[in-house]
Amino acid sequence: MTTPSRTTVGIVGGGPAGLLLARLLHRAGADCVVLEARNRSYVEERQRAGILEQGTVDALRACGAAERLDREGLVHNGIELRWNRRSHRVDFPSLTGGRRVWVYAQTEVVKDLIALSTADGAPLLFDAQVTAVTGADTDRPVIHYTHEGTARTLACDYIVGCDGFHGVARKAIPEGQLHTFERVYPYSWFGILADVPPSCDELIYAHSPRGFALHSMRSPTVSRLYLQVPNGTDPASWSDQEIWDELETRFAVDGGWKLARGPITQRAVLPMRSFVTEPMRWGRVLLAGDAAHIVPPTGAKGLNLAASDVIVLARAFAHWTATGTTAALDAYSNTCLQRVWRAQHFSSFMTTTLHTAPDQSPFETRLQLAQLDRVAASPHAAAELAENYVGLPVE
Ligand code: RFL
Ligand code: PHB
Repeated sequence: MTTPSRTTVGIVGGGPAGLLLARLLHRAGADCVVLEARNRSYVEERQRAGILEQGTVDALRACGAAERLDREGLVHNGIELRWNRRSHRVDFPSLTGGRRVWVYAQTEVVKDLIALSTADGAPLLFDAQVTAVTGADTDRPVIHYTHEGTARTLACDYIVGCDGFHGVARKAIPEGQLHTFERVYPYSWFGILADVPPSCDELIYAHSPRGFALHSMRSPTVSRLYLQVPNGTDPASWSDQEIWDELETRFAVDGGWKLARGPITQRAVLPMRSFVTEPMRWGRVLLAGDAAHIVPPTGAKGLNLAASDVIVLARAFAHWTATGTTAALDAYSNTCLQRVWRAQHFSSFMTTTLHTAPDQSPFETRLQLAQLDRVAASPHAAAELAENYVGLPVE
């Protein structure tokens, strides 16, 4: 592929945020280029999120990227909560006016968007490591990057940083103007993929005296499970048998329920943090997705927040193209931050209600159990959880 030196919207990062933004802009006739540091197979295989909100699915459908999702995605109408050896199902459609979620892995969303981009989409360069973004406060900001060993530049009207938490685009915002908010959690998730049919039809979020556990899935034959573990845990230090035994103990309920075991094909330990950057725009540089905010995965919000950012952004660019005014681009940061803080609150609520902190007192444990009892007893409390889980409509 020839390397362009000029574009309207330069996109740093080809994860879900960058790829979906490029697809939305390309469909609207806007000129854009995506620069991705890694190679294609690395980006396509990176194990991450599994849950898509209705708004994310609607956006993928609207830009022609949901053909396989509609065939292979699993529609989920609820989740199960477990605590004190009992369980309670939260039914989404009846509590949210018909909304639901889809189980369809982030890896598959990324593969679908890359395939579309390669077939007829905006230019997407792999192995293109962005080293700096300059000129945010000028009319012609520039992306500096290295591609196949050669240093290059891409001059843009606007630059969107979709380069994740460790990216470089955020550095384009002057230090004195950037405000960050952060919480690091005193536990991590030990995630496994296993070649075994899921032992449940819907996801199970379990509070237990030994810590949190989550049963998710990738397909009718592949299970995805997580265990709360201490920070710094070495994933190689657990045998397969220890992992399955611990999962079984944490999911245990009265009345009997069997966890099916199978070969573990992948394992990784993931630290958890909440993080927000304000503002999400400085001059002609805008941030989207994990570049601007991180949530702990307990609420399944990260990928969906990345999607809602770029949906808002694509509309703002369309408004700019149609009218020549920057009002919607100017409002981008405030519009997104409202949703971001709502999702931060929910993700933090789910995390702190379901996990057991290393120094947690019996009093705090009783508060967690009282909260879970409340969700089971009150349709209002259950609706609050369900509305947040399925995602609020994108403005
Ligand atoms: P990404 O996916 O990190 O993509 C950023 C891309 O930018 C590239 N990059 C650069 N490219 C060029 N030059 C540079 N200097 C660059 N620096 C970085 C990177 O290579 C990469 O390709 O961010 P994006 O697009 O904002 O997407 C965010 C999501 O990936 C993330 O929020 C979710 O995975 C979070 N998450 C979940 N979200 C959900 O909505 N539902 C879930 O069920 C869910 N489960 C999860 C999760 C995240 C997890 N982990 C691993 C933290 C489960 C887990 C275990
Ligand atoms: C996943 O399937 O990876 C998953 C599902 C729900 C979450 C987090 C991760 O809350």
